[in-house]
Parts: sequence; C-alpha cells; structure tokens
Amino acid sequence: MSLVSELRPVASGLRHDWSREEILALFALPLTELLHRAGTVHRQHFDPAEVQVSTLLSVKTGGCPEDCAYCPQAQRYHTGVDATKLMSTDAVLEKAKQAKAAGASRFCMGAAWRSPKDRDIPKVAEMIREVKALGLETCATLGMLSDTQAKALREAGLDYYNHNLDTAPEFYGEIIHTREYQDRLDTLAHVRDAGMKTCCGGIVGMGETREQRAGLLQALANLPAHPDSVPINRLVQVEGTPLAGTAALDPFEFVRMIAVARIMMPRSMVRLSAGRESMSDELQALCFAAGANSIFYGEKLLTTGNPDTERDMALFARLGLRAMHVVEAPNTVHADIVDAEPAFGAGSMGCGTGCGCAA
Ligand code: SAM
Ligand code: DTB
Ligand code: SF4
Repeated sequence: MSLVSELRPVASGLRHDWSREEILALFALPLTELLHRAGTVHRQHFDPAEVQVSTLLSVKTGGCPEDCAYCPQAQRYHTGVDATKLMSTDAVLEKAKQAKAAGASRFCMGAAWRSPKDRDIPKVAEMIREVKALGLETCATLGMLSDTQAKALREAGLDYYNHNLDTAPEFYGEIIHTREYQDRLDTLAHVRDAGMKTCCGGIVGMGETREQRAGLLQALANLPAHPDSVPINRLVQVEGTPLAGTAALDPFEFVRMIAVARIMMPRSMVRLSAGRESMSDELQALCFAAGANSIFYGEKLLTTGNPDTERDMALFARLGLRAMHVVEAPNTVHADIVDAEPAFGAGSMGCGTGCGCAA
C-alpha cells in the first residue's frame, strides 16, 4: 500500500492528538496530492475565494528587552529601529479609519513589549474601545498577559489576541532565551479563559528542520483549542538580527507548511503572514490554493515592508479573490464574517458585484 493511501482519511472533526509521524507523512506527500487534500478541507469550511484582511499598526515600536533572534525590535540588536513611546489614541484611530476605508476588516495593534505594565492597560483599553466603535474587529499583540490583564482587554472589546508559539518546543531554545515556551502557553490560556479568540502561529525559515516545522504545527493543533487564526510567517531577515543570513527556505516547503496547517486546523483562518513582500504572485497563489485565507494588508507590517496595497488589489483581481467582510455583531467565531461586499473597500476597486474584478 502506498504512503498516500496509508494515511488516515481527512476528517471534518477537529483533532488534538496529532503525532509527529502523521504530520511528517503529510509533509512528504507529493505536492499535487497535498494541495488536493488541503483544498478539499478548505472547501469543507470556507469559500476558497474569500480572504480575510487585517491591517497591522505598531502602536509602540522598538526598545524591547527580549532577545528573539528574528526580531528587529529587540533593543540588543542594532537594526536601525528607533524606540518610540505608546502612540496616542487619536493617532491610532486615524490609522484605523484609513485601514477600514481601504477595506480591512480587522485592525491589529502591536507593541514591542515583553508584557504590558498594569499602567499601560487603561491606555490600550481606550484604543481598543475606540477602534471597535469604528466597526472593525480588534486584535492586539502586546507580549505576555496576566489573567487580569487579559480580562481587562476583553472587557474593553478586544476580539483577538495574537501570541505566537513561534517554533517547535525543541528549537525554541535556539531562538529565544528570555522567556519560556510555557510562558507562551500560559498567556494563551489567559486569553482563552477571558473569552477572546486566539491568533497563534509561528515563523518558518529560521534554520529549523522539517521535523521542527511539523513540531510547531503539532504544538498549535494540540493546544486545548485550535487557534482561531494561525499566522504562518516566513522569516523577514533584518540586518543586525542574529538570523540575518539564514539559508532561505525552499518556497515549496513554505507551501507545504500552509497546506499541512490547513489540514490539521480545518476551521482556523490560516494567515499568509510576514514575508509576502518578497514572494512572487505565483507563490502567493499557491499558498491560497493550499488553504491560506487571511493576509495582512497595508504597506507595512510592524517595522518591515508588506506588498503595496495596489499590488494586493491587482493580485486579488487576477486570482478572483474577495475580501471577507465583517457584520457588526461581535464575538461569534467565524460566523461574523460574510461575503456580502465587494473586495477592498467601498468603491475602491472592482465592478461592485463582488466578482473580484478590477473594472
Ligand atoms: N512583543 C510581542 C510578542 O513578541 O508577543 C508582540 C509583537 S511580536 C513582533 C509578534 C510576532 O511577530 C512574533 O511572535 C513573531 O512571530 C513575529 N515576527 C517578529 N519579527 C519577525 C520577522 N523578522 N519575521 C517574521 N515574523 C516576525
Ligand atoms: C504575526 O504573526 N506576524 C505579525 C503579527 N503577528 C503581529 C508581525 C510580523 C512582524 C514582521 C517584522 C516586523 O515588521 O517588524
Ligand atoms: Fe520583543 Fe516581541 Fe520582538 Fe520578541 S518578538 S523582541 S518580545 S517585540
């Protein structure tokens, strides 16, 4: 019997008991077969023409005390990123309004903190309340959270919290030394307990092995609940960080990572996250075919570049993709996203029928 037929059939139920061998067997499938399986699972739960669109804003940049080897915002590396104070709510709101007008359905606020201080929470809570009042979904990534901080952010209207596992448990110690894997799991538990949706994924292309990529997906899928959103970042190599100069990952291996994530976490939004700026349109198209259904939209991630909005609009038009829109009824998992509107903002592109054309 071939390896392909020996694999367990893809079930529509959610599994939390993936073994490393099963995951590696998926990685080892012929790419055509892997894409077929991922595409089949994708269609069981989503419209494959729809892509959720988030915009990121760094509300507090640089000067971070942590030592994440990939990160341009760690104070100890000389990357040319200047440290800033927390932005004012008014300035954040201005950016959120622009993101909404451009067609984003979710606004994600990032801060280069190890964890927020208790005195920061009321300021961030104010930002969340006001961004939410614009009719956007809210997301934040602020580092480790205590249970009380998580509850306060939830009460302010925070829908999603992004906190990544980043890599497999056994590779983690080569990337980060200033906090433990368990610290991350604890923060995710506080976020879930507070009733927020989790956005949790990692980075590939950091010199890890395929087995370690499988280990990241195993850790994510075997969490008590699959993350609602799974960002798969391709390392953005920044001069001055320890990981600058790492051998580039084979693009097809990146596509495999997306496809296996889709199969293992069938109801999650799989986000084609950092690294898109240096990807060809063809590679991104393969990632969407592999089951990616979420992107960051806007010319900047936190400190590094993202594709121009014009390039993304043209790509969506060429691929016949549409941006998912949010109905302003908060806190229903995935059910708050419908495809009633044309792609990318009121009248900013397309014929208005939602067909995804650029007319
Ligand atoms: N400081 C907070 C934390 O670490 O949780 C929030 C911001 S941090 C920049 C959010 C995530 O961005 C990291 O967990 C990492 O996965 C991703 N990231 C940071 N630098 C990156 C890079 N150079 N390439 C790809 N992803 C990166
Ligand atoms: C995530 O997983 N990727 C985003 C978001 N969550 C916060 C951040 C990517 C950062 C890339 C490097 C930078 O722009 O500084
Ligand atoms: Fe700090 Fe987050 Fe960057 Fe790590 S990833 S150095 S915690 S900003």
